[in-house]
Amino acid sequence: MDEKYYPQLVDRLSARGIDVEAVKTALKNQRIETPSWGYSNSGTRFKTFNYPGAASTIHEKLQDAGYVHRLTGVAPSVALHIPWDKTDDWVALKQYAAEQGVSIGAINPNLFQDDQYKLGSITNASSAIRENAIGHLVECCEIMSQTGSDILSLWFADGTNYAGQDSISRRKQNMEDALRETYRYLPPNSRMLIEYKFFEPAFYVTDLADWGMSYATALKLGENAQVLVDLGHHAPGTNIAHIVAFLLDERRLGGFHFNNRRYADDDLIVGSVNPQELFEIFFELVDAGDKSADVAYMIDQCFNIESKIEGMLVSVINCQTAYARALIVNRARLREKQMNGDVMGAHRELLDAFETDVRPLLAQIRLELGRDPDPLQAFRRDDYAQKIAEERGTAAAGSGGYPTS
Ligand code: PSV
Ligand code: MN
Repeated sequence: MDEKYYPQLVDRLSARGIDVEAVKTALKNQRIETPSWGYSNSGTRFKTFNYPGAASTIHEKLQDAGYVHRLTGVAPSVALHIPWDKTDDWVALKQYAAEQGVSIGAINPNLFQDDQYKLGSITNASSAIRENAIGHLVECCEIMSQTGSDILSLWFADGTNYAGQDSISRRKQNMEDALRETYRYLPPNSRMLIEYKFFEPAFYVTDLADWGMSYATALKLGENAQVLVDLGHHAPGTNIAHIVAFLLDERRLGGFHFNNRRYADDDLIVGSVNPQELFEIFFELVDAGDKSADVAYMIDQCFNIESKIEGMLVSVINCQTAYARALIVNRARLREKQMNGDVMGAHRELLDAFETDVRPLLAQIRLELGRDPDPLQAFRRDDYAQKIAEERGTAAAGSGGYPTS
């Protein structure tokens, strides 16, 4: 239905001085990476619900990711979590992914589910445990080489719960030493992205608590170390667009983990809680021009009560919507108003774009990409959900919030 209103929208945008063809090209080239773990059963610490047809093997996760890409046309890569997605033959897995129409994206080491890491992984007081953790990071660099991945995506659950529990500065130095060692193993032309989180699972100190700590660490390592911004990892009220603009200007914004938070690290669908925040972030990305060229756009979400594929489709669509709105800001006029100190005039320029219904534009680019104009309706019409439910059944999920496979 949306495509019907496309000519009217083109007229409105053209009258506002927007080059609609350039906007369409940018939208067609948008890329959003989906996470393997978003296709499998997940939950909270209270309960993991088993969803009919939810993927439990990496092959099933890649099938689902391939399907999401077939419907959207903009999600051609999949992030893996190791060891959840571990296999004996990475070359065969890469080939299998290609057969599903996707490639292997970021490799995420897991240093938070092993008993030995109770008091930390690469920051642990024990050098033997630190070495085991570094061994896993190096193993992940090798997996990158075999799968063609160019991103090592790092998040550490390391931290302390009580004042005095451990030396904060010694932990910081251990972290730097371990990352310096890991950096040497990065495959050529690849990057290490360093994620931060201000709380959870540690509550007194998280060893990398905010973007400043990730940034300072990245600066020490080299230009292939950059910061990863997970939208769910900030204190309430934090202006994430500001962080994004600052890191972009420093050329140290490596990528995103998209999701939305209301109370904590809720992992809700990106754009479902605060679409204006997502728009402001995309505006900074567009405004940064070349400086945002290498930014990796990755979803980091688990769908606990909704259909995993629908959740993923809505997430991708919300990212498209925010990007489309950011692209239709008249930046020349905005700059003029900024230079004239026209506070409300400049603000209105942004709001005009944010308040525009871009659905006809997105429907049109999907048609031009040979896709259905409405991926969600296409999914609901299709028998894919029924097929995977029949073929895969309902896989038993483990307890706890994270996938067990
Ligand atoms: C931690 O909360 C995190 O954001 C990290 O990126 C992990 O890899 C991911 O969630 C696991 O779902
Ligand atoms: Mn994350």
